[in-house]
Amino acid sequence: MKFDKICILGLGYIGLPTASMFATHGVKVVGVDINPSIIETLKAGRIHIHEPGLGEAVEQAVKSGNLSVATQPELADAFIIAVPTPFYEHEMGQYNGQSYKKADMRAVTSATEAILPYLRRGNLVVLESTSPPRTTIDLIVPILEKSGLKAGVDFFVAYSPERVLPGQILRELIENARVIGGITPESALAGYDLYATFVKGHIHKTDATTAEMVKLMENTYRDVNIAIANEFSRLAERFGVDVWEAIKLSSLHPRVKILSPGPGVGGHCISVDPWFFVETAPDLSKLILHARQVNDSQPEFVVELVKKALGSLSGKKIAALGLAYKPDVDDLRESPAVEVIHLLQKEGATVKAFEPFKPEAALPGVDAALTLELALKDADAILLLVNHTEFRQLSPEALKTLTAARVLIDTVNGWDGRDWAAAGFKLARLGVGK
Ligand code: SAJ
Repeated sequence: MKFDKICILGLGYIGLPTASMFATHGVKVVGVDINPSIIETLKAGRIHIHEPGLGEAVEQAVKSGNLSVATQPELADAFIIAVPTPFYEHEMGQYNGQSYKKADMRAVTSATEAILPYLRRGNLVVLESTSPPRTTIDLIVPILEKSGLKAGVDFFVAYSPERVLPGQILRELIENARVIGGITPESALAGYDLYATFVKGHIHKTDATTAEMVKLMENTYRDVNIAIANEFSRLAERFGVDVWEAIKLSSLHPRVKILSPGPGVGGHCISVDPWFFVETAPDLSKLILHARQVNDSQPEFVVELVKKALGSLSGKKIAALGLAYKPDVDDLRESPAVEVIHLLQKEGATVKAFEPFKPEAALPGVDAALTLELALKDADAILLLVNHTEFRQLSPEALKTLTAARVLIDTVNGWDGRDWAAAGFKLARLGVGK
């Protein structure tokens, strides 16, 4: 199948890079977002997210004359839905006395409804948003069939998960293997033809529900493995062991690769996707639920570590380094660093945070400083929450000139291996027992 023009609904971390890829590979793309300020920003030649190389990619796409942006879809050969699927903040599900989070599919539903007036015979509709199993068949198809056309007969429908790592999106979009799940083999084939426009990795065809499950399995696998690393950090503290050393040595085993403990699991993917299994099959997802609970409670473990280093937190001034959900990105969604700060404040501490990738970040209940110097001024202790390169590279001598604080708490193993004691600092590390 040939695609001359496509519409991409949702111009976020996935939709915008994907739109630029298609546009720079000769396809006319209409990027659609319901947020007028995103459209205005893009029209002015700027971008609203930080991702290495994305600014240049969008610029090239616009220059090619193939990328335009709008708040409404248009007639096209294919439609890609790449809108967020968060969970409901205040509405929990219950199963056997345990609470679980529920997917908020409203953005997917309204994006699909927005396509409806433009859907024509022969079109392809692809859902990319991470979704609970069976969403393509049970939610997308019934909406699209309100057009009077029959899915799989008059038009094609597929699910294709994005698997790119924030920070490396542009390279991974091209190079990663891709899975296309069709509601019929013809739909999978149409999806194959669409993504073959720019994907160099292998494109695997399967059915829609398998593709949905593949995506959830990947991120759930990672979440469960991070949970065990976090549990190891707690055990190591109990047994007087350095978890980082123990992980390094365990990972010498040819079949063992332990991930890193930290302040918790954030971002819009790994901390969210496992819930889609728990929500749809709570009776069968007990390990997955437990891993989520371990990772979600890791910020409390960090607060205990801070208390061990500082005693009572009442009236203590803490400089928190990093608000992003992981190193070297500006994304603050579901960030465990933010959760740690809220918990410290509940214990009576005054926290000044600094996020180098978004110094002007305005988050409810977070006092963010515009510079590192301002965050460190007057601090009693410094808490490293995100292993940004810029923080990792701080030397004891440099830090000494910026602050009178001499207590450091490292939750991400960023400051190991330097002689902090010689410079007069006391360093406490997550997962390191005395
Ligand atoms: N984290 C740890 N320890 C680790 C690794 C990560 O605590 O050893 C934490 C990070 O600090 C962060 C969270 O986990 O808070 C998630 O970070 P991540 O780098 O593991 O993953 P994401 O959310 O940035 O991207 C993931 C990727 N999925 C997998 O690696 C299986 C990516 O390929 C997906 O495309 C993306 O989710 C997504 O969009 O689903």
